[in-house]
Amino acid sequence: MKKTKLSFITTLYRFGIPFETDATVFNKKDLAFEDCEKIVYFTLNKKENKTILSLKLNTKDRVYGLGETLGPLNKRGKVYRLYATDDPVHTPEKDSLYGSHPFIIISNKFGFFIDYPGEIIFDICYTKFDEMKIEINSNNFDLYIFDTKNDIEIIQEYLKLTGKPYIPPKWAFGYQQCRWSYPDAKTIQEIAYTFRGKNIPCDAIYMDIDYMENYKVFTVDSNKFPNFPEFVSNMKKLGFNLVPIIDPGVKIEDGYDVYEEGVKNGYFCKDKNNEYFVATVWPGYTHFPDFLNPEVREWWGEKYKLFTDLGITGFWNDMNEPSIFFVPKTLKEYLKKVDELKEKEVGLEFFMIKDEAINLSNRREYYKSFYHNTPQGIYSNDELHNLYGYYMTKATVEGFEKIIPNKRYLLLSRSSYAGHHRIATIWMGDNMSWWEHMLVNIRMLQSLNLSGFFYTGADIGGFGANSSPELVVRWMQLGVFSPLYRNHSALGTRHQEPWAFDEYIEDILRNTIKLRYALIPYLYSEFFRSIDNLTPFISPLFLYFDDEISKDIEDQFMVGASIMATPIIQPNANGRFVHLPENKWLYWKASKHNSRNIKVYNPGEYYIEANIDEVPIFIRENSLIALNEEEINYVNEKQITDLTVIGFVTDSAEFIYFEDDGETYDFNNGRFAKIKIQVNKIDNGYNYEIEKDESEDFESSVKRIKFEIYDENGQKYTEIVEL
Ligand code: MIG
Repeated sequence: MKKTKLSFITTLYRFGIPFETDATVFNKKDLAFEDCEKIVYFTLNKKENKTILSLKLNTKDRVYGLGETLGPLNKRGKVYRLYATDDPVHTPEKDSLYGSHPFIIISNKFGFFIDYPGEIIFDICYTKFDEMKIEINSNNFDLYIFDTKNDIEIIQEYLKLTGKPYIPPKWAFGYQQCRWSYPDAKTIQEIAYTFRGKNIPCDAIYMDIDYMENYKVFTVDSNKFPNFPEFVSNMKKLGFNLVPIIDPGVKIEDGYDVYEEGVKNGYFCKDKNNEYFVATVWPGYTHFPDFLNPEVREWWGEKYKLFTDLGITGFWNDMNEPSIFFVPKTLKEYLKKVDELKEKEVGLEFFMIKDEAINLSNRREYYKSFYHNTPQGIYSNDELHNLYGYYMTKATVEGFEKIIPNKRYLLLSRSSYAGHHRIATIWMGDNMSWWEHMLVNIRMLQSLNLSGFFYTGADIGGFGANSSPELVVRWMQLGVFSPLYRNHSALGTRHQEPWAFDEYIEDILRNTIKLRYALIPYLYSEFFRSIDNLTPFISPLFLYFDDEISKDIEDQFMVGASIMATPIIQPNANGRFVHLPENKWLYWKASKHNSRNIKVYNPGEYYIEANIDEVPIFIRENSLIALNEEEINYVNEKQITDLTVIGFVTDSAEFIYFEDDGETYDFNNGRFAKIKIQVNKIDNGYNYEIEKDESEDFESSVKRIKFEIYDENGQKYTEIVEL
């Protein structure tokens, strides 16, 4: 074992000869290592092909991180197995989901990141109350220790190491409608017209697997889409972005170009006999592209041209754990067993064959049986298992750099590894329309943000199972604060578009979505500020407040620096208990984006009311939020000329409004505008200071700011300032 200091805070410990992942961005050449025997904080126990790190914790130590995992926000009390798995039933006892983000914060002590792409098992105070035990399935890996007691600094060091979070186009902050599936042009058009006809804003409609011809990736079924280019351009004219799904499994079929090119060039993963590995997914028998090979990525990345040439810039890469329904051999064995039971009276065997069918999917042995041909040598998928989704996404992004240079894209992947947040993002996979999963959504939003995924979200309304109208309303209200605001539901489940229930619910959902659109100036500005500062956009309270209660809270969170969300996640509730830390808060019970129902609260514990049609929003003392109150159908419909600034100011408050073209990276070259807005309390009212910071070739479109400032008594002061 050897170590080297990378910064004042960060030390890298290297075990053996690790596979070099893409997780970190610093220059790894010429590192000057020194040999070492011990690691700070940890006890080390090396076994054959396994390493165990353990660490004693105090009763009150809090443990955060691990990105996309189930369980509490404070990760104590559970086992987490980082081994990408397609499991659509996220019940509390499950230990694996789709991604691997082995980054941990021991609050007020230190942090660490284990850069190892195979299986890691974190037993966090589960087996023993005071011990964290980490089992790494290898003797070759990198361990980074961030030695600071400051939690924010730990996150910043992690992000300096792994890169700044990805920035989607501005339209991705709008509302997005998905379902498995809107299968054809006619259905999608109908959905689009319904949004516009019903005056419900929306920016994107997703295309799930049924748009393809027999689930063949990079095809569009011409029966379902007789004139795809015209259809796409009509959708664009209406202000809709289409977001097609892309699956990695390539159907084995003669004459199918993607298959033939892959076979001819040796682009697919092989088994130990040097034959192409066969897995069954949606299209039937498929091969998996070997994304760890740069040549394969180059080939794959350019395939997106089919869509980007038509102006499509949104995609979701699904099934890239990679998910395997079964392989031909295991299915045959299984069917043989079933066959043998044919003539028998079946009792107990029923349960065996039932479970066995489920266990045909995603077996570890499958992942051990195919290989990646990487520039660093040949590795089994099992050894690098958690990298497949990342490298599929890297293929996509490397393609985009060529085919849509300087264009921002919305790119969701289901599977991911540490560092993925730098090039794209993820959605949280197949949740259910369960009230319990709203809490899971909230916890994961925070955990993922701590791990660099600032822009992310769950399937709003829940994917599997049937939703109730109230559940969809409360989840859509929570979604107002979710960076990715996408309603999605599974095949065969109840529809959950805003109009899927009755008119009363439709009205509430219309108002809810409009509230989201009104908040976009605040959300977008704060998102950019979070990226500049490398601090989570969606943040647990403990990063902002020092009091003991805030540390225990997981169902309230900060959105940017000025809003605290306290979503209602209990059925039949007309309010909830909240903790209001440190300062006074302005409670805005928002039933509409342009109607205020305002009350001032002192710090403390309260039951606050919020009826089914009201979204609770808390504005922090001495802060401002900026809204666009003009109604729009989609983000880029009109330029924002009028801002409404709501403030709760007992002394002074500042907000920096950010504006750019919303679709390129030109902001990196100074093409953006910032408006610094400051409000100061004076003897009998307020004074307003506005400072514009524009570059020569980018001018802000804002012409007017309407202030609505509340003092400590909830007394309102208004003012209009022309720019
Ligand atoms: O095995 O494409 O997580 O969002 O709708 C299911 C169909 C495959 C899983 C994704 C889900 C998507 C679904 N996919």
